[in-house]
Amino acid sequence: MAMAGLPLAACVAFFHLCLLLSPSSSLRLLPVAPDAAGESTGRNGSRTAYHFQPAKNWMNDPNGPMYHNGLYHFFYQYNPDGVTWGNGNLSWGHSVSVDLVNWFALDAALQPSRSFDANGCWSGSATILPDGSPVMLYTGIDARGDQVQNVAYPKNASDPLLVDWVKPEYNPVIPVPADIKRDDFRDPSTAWLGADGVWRIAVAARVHDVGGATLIYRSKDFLRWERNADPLYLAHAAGMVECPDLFPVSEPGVEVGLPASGAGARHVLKMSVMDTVQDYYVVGRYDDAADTFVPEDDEDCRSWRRLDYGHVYASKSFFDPSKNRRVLWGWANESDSVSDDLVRGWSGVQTVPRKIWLDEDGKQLRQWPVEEIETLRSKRVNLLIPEVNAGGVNEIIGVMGAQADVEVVFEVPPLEHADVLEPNWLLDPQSLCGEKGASVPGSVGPFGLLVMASGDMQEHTAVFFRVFRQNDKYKVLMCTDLSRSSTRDGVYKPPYGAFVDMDIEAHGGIISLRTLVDHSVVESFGGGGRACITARVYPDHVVNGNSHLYVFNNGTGAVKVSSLDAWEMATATVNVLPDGLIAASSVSRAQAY
Ligand code: DQQ
Repeated sequence: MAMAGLPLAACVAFFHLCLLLSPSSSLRLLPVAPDAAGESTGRNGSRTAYHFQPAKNWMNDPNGPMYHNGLYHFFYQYNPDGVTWGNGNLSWGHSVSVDLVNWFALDAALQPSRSFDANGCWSGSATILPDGSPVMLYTGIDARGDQVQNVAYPKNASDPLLVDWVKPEYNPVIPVPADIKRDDFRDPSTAWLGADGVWRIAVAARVHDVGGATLIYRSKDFLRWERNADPLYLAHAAGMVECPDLFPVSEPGVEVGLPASGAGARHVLKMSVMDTVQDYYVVGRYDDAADTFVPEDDEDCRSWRRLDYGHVYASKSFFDPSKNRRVLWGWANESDSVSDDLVRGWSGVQTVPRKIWLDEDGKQLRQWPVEEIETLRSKRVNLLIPEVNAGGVNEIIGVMGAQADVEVVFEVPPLEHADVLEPNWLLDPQSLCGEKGASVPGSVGPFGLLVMASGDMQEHTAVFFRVFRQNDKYKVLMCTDLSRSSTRDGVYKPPYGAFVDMDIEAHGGIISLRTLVDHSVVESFGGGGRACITARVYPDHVVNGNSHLYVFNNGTGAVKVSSLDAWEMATATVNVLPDGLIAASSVSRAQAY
């Protein structure tokens, strides 16, 4: 066919066609059978338009994201047989993309098939070897039910799609150690090279009721692994931890990422804590000779910062050499009921891919949707609302409210009038957001956005700030209040909250909010990405009506709106093509048409 020899630029434009025609590819298009997909391809309900999700079934953790030979690969925990977690048959779903926005589904990369993963292929990570080829490390649940660490290699590393993965006979490469319980040992990280030329990985474990640990294993060949005597980090206060990540960051304020070795650089240690189902991180110093990590903050991981103060877990990042950046995803689970999942035919989405870097303060990460997301921005509304008075609500008219990207910059009223912060409020911003919701007036705030709002306002999700005074300083609270997000029963509708770690006075009283609205996702970035809150919402009104967007202020002082831009977002191709077809791989090219 004429397009088989297309240059790369044209392939980018006609990406799915190129995939169809690539000699090594085996992609075909399958019509979605109504019984198999049901509402899953519909755009009216809660299915997202530009967040990553498979065409159907259950998805949880992001696994092994990487950039290889011009393509992004994204793998994920997937149950090919249903909409629940699927203990026993968890596989690695696999999709590829040229732009981190449009994704094309391939066959599952790893499925339970051997004694060392007979009961499930659980989470793991990709490492790009010095010759440019990738290797996967993943947790297998073996025939006895033990958690073991396995490797897998592409059958043909020059296949751009990396369709086939080989699990060597010698697996597992790391059996469960004698001092760890068989079901407390999992989630190998991306490997990094020490100055001694030896690879290291982190593996999560619970050490004999001492606490959650990040164990370090070393290897020269990815086959023989030796455990360091001391864990990299031991969380006495936490139970089991999951999905650890250790990665270097550039100097404060520098937005470029560093590849996995990054010797001498500041590092971030990230852990998912099972007790709280939350992802925490801390900046610290990693010494690659001693394999030690010293957090620059509190020792107790539960008081570390959170990557997302909403409904996100098991996040994973990778270094993207094509743009010198580190990119992070996190799993945003459904928060209605399993019976709703069954009706939808799917469960689980990922956050948008986020670029992450170290803030100028050297302590916190900043996160921002990757720039490619902006290619979906279509209709733009640029509102000139000089200010929103006390009790004011202004509608943002002209964009589809259920599929939007809103960026607004506020200038707060004089800070000396701010309400006084009670010290114990600092410990629990989430409760404070519940106590002081969007309808509770204050001095400086609440002000922000009302999204996914029904015409009668019976349903709406409020994303807002409130500024408090503490001695001579000011604290910015950011909330996403779901209490009115849906009139449906059986939906989890908590308040989410975080303090935005910024000196608002030094910023001239300016604070920004960016909110991505995508049907059932409200993903917000406060203070230039210093605090992120992702929420899942299930408003009833979207099935038959439009969603509205508003900017509001319920504080007594008028809030200036320095700028307000809203874009309607186009629907990306995310494993479901716009014409109602799903992309799936086939066993042979002969079947392509
Ligand atoms: N999910 C995986 C585990 C991981 C957990 C299993 C975190 O490997 O510890 O689906 O959500």
